[in-house]
Parts: sequence; structure tokens; C-alpha cells
Amino acid sequence: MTALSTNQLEAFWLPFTPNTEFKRNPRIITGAEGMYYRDQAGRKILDSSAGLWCSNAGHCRAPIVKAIQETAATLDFAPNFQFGHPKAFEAAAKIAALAPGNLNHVFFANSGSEAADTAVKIAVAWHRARGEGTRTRIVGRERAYHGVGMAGISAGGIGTNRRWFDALTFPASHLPATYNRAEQAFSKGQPVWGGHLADELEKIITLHDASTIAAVIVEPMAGSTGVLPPPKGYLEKLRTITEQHGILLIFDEVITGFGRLGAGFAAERFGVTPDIITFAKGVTSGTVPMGGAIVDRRIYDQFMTGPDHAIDMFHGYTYSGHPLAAAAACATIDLYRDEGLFERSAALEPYFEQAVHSLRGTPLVQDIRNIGLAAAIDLEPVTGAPGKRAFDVMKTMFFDKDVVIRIAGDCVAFSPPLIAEQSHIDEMTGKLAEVLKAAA
Ligand code: PXG
Repeated sequence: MTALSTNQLEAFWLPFTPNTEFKRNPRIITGAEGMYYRDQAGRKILDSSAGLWCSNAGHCRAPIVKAIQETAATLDFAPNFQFGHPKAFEAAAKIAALAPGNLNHVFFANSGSEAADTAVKIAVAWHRARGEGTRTRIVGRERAYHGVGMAGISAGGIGTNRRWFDALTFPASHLPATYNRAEQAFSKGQPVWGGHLADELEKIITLHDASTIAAVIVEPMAGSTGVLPPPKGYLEKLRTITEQHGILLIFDEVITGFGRLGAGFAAERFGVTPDIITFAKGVTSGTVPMGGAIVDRRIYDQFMTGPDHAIDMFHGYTYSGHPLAAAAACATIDLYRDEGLFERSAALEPYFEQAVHSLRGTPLVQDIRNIGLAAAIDLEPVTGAPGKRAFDVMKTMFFDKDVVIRIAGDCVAFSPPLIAEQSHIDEMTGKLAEVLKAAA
């Protein structure tokens, strides 16, 4: 048990958590190192999900810790409105260097949600700046997650996240989700079926007219709704159609960026270059909140028309490019490079794929998907209680098997830190199999 008092437990309203149940028997983590968490009793708990898909370099890595500590002691804060500090520029240059094509300019935010809002606002503003102010509609996708801000609830495609907030959303259309179990079950990597679903964009364009559409935003691989790799040819088609109609293409790479798919960005892995990439999470390996949008040179240039005293883009956050986040980003990206962690992620992918697919045939397993170091295992729901199966599995894995797993509905997702060894992969999949057999 924990030393937290009832008052303290009650005071914190945990996000995306059933609070009452949590507070009856809380799952408290007090330390972290490398692949493991620790609890107060000193129990080592394997992190199978890199925090919330963010701790890609592993936990409490010395060079990142040092950079944050030194910056906290020398430059706690400096404004980036009308002033600047070196680390933010350094971080922007390092991030831009990882991005493909002419995606050369970085606008900083503090989370993936803010990154999505930022990208969508830049897209709409860009069209207006070029004299196409009617282009305001955003096209998202069913089963998409872009966080919980304006863009997240409007362009996002998760019913529960939108339901109560419909009145607050901006006009958005939604492509169909790319997942179809009948056609794709137990696919490894990119499914063969489904590339044609990108053609639905043509229908949306016919309905609303291209002159009203600013941008299409998609996760290259949908992460939080259960690892949905893009069908073969799908992203390429979206790129072709958006280009034909003067529509910007935004890749939300909050999960897929920084090595999750074995490359700096999924755009590189899939060979499709969007106009804007959003990022967060892995940019600092989860150590300090940071997010942002990387934009194509021609978008940035459109805003740089003067006059000298006039602000070019009416957007930004107090903490855009915060010194601690910027220092953490620089140290993290250097660590990824020094340890070859993106290459390591790519090298581990075949082993990881084989390990997660070895769960096929285990009781309760309905489907398995994987790409990069991300995998999802769909579990058979408990009749009449959607989500309960995976929730119970998560608790057993934590309390009895010393593994933190991430769940979404009745799906278990694995996304280990990129420093994982084969033995860690074996541990997470092996223990899940034990728990599923016992639960069946
Ligand atoms: N875009 C994508 C693609 C995301 O996955 C966000 C935006 C929002 O980021 P912030 O930093 O505002 O939370 C996300 C976040 C999970 C899980 O377990 C996924 C996310 C967050 C928390 C849990 O799947 N994704």
C-alpha cells in the first residue's frame, strides 16, 4: 500500500481513469530506471509501454537528467514571445533535421493536444494568408486520436471523447477507419487490404468542395485506438489526392515520431512526406512536456511578409520552447543518435513481431497487430461489460506479474522503450499469456 493519505488521494482527479476504483487500491509508481519502474516497497515493475508511449530512451537516462538539472539551475524560464534563448533554437534545428523534405520550421507547444491545435490553426491561417480564406474544414478519421483540445475533439474520431462536446467542435469530416478484422486479422506490419479507403477522401471533397477544405490530419499509424498500421498504399493515396486539390496533409506523429517505427518519423519509414508533422512525447523521452508542429518551408515563408513590427502568427503558449523542455529535447535527440536507438528499434522489430504474434491461439486473443515497436492484442470482451476484460488484465499484470501495460477498451498495447532487450519482450508477452490463460 501507499503512504498517501485519503485526502491526498481524493484531491487528485486522475485523467482518463475510473477514480473511485483507483483510489480503493491505487497503482502507485515511485521511481524509474531504464526499462523498469519501482514502487514504494522497492518492487521492480517492467514498463511495457514506454510510459504513455513517450519514454522512448528508457527512464531517468543520465544525459537527459543532467541537461534538465543544469538548465533548471541556469535558466529556469525565458520568454519566447519577442525574445529567445539558445536551447529552443538548438532543439528546433535538431527536430527539423530529423524531419523529411522541406519540413524545416518548428512551432513549439507543450503537448500532443496543443500540437494538433497548432497544426490545424497554421493550416487554416496559411490558406487565408494566400487568399483562400474559405478553406477552413478539417478532415480527420474515425478511430483517430489527436488529443483532447479543439482539434482532438473535432478531427478526432473517438465517440466517447466527442460525445459530450459536440457543440464545441469545429466543422470536420471523417474518413473511415482503416481497420477491418474480417480482412486484416493477424496482419503483420502494414495490412494488404484497405489502401482503397483513402479514396473516400474524394467523396468528401466532392461533397464539400476542395475550396472549403484546409487540411487532412491523420496518424500515420493510429496508436492509442489499438495500433492500426496504415494499409499498403493508403498514405501514398492520401498524399496524391491532397496534393491534387490544394489540401494540406498533416501527419500526427505524437506516437510514431522519435523511433517508434524505426525511423525519426513515420513519414520517413513510409516514404510519404506531409506538409506538417506534429510531435510530442518522444521528443523529450517524456521527461518534460513538449510538443509542436514542424512545417514545410513554403508554409512558414507565407507568413514572413512583414511589416517589421507586426506579429506574423497570432498563436503561442507561455511555455512554447520552455528552457527545461528544450534542454531535454536536445539531450534526448543526442542520446537517440549516440546510442543508435532508432536503428535499434528497427533491428528489434522482427523479434518483437514474432513474440507478439506467438500469442495467437492464446485464450481470449481475437486479433494481433504490430508495426515498429508497437503492437496491440485485442481481447474477447466480457459480455455486457466492454473494457472490463482488459482492465482486469491490467490490474493482474501490475499487482501479480510486475508489468505495467497500457489498455484501450479491450485491447492491450505494447510499446516498450527502444532500449528493450529480447528478454524484456519475452517477459511482457510471456506474462500476458499466463494471465490470459488464467482468466479464460
Ligand atoms: N496525438 C496523438 C496521435 C496521440 O497519441 C495526442 C495527440 C495528445 O497528446 P497529449 O500530450 O495532449 O496527451 C496523443 C496522445 C494511450 C495514450 O495509452 C495515448 C496518448 C495519450 C495517453 C495515453 O494510448 N496519446
